[in-house]
Amino acid sequence: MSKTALITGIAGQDGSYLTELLLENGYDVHGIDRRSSLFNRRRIEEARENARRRGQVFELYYGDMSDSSNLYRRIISCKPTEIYNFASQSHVAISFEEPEHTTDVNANGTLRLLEAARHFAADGCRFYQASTSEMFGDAPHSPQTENTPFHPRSPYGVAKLYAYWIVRNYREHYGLHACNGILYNHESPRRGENFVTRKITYSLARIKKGLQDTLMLGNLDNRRDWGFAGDYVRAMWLMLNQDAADDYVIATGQTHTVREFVEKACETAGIGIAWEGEGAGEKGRDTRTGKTIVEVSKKFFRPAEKTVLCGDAKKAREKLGWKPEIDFDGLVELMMKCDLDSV
Ligand code: NAP
Ligand code: F7E
Repeated sequence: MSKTALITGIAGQDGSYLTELLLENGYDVHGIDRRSSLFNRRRIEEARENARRRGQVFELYYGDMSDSSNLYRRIISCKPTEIYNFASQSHVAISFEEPEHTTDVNANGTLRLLEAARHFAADGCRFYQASTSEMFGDAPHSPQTENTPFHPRSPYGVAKLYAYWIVRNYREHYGLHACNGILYNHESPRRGENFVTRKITYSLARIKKGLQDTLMLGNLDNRRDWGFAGDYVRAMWLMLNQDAADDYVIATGQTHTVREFVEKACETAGIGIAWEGEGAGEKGRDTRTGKTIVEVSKKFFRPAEKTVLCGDAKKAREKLGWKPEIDFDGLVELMMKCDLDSV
């Protein structure tokens, strides 16, 4: 039987990598993308062109997670065998500015999609939910596993926790093959420019080319478990290809600070950086020109994080045979080089 995937949030970072993986594996791909005043499908343009040349099915539709009838129509028309739910207001800091919107899209949107899938998807349709390490928040220990208690600390994390539980309920109550991938931060040259990794590589490329003076950042000593998005979409696909649905932590198990990310990106770009001062007064100077290229701004500070979010992906390694291929240094180099080439 031919496999048909429906991806919400297809034009985002993960949507674009998963689209490529599924097309390479012979899937028909259908994607939901919300309307914006400017065209924003650049991450999937190449995949679309390749699919067209190979004569593969790759269809895009406008739709929004707040619009149930749209989700129903899409599922009725394309009868997916796999659904990947990526659409989300995905910025943690912005979720404090837009808590109600974030909840409607990330929590209620997931419920709307599950209901549409339950009634109208192909028999045996499988469902992937983009869950997140942000559900752990103030976790009681580190690293976290699938059994670590949740304690989200943002409207984003709380909304995603509702989605996690409603997905589990549809699995346990209706027998839907539905999985939660509890993913830690994953990045790539396609990452949005207001997440810290891409903000750093994009700004340093612009600074290097004389197009920008300084990069403003928040807490330099915050740590994240950063992996490569291309590796992480492979884990999602593996989850939906298991006989039994389950939930999995996907992570590298290693953390680095924002400061280390800046230092590695500078090294790749051939910029020498020296730190001076501390807290909000800290600055990074270009050792060659003496100019300040990094400044700390209260605007980007977040409340101190008590527990380091670091994932233990033992279950995914053992049950899915998954492991990341690109490490921290490889990831920073990839992102920095792409931005140097494209800026
Ligand atoms: P992303 O680049 O922000 O992509 C999210 C996509 O959802 C975008 O295409 C966005 O469209 C779309 N979207 C937003 N609101 C929508 C709405 N109301 N209706 C329909 N589409 C909407 O995020 P990502 O990095 O690919 O992440 C994919 C998923 O994994 C998200 O659910 C995210 O929360 C989750 N996640 C990500 C990470 C990570 O580190 N990347 C970790 C754990 C979980 P616009 O471009 O128009 O905003
Ligand atoms: O922040 C610190 C900030 O916004 C990472 C999303 O994909 O991963 C992502 O959420 C860290 C935080 O990602 C700046 O305080 C310092 O400690 O890149 P971020 P995030 O909040 O971890 C999770 C797993 C998701 O699920 C989300 O969808 O970097 N930081 N200075 C900064 N962060 C930003 N954005 N900007 C700064 O200037």
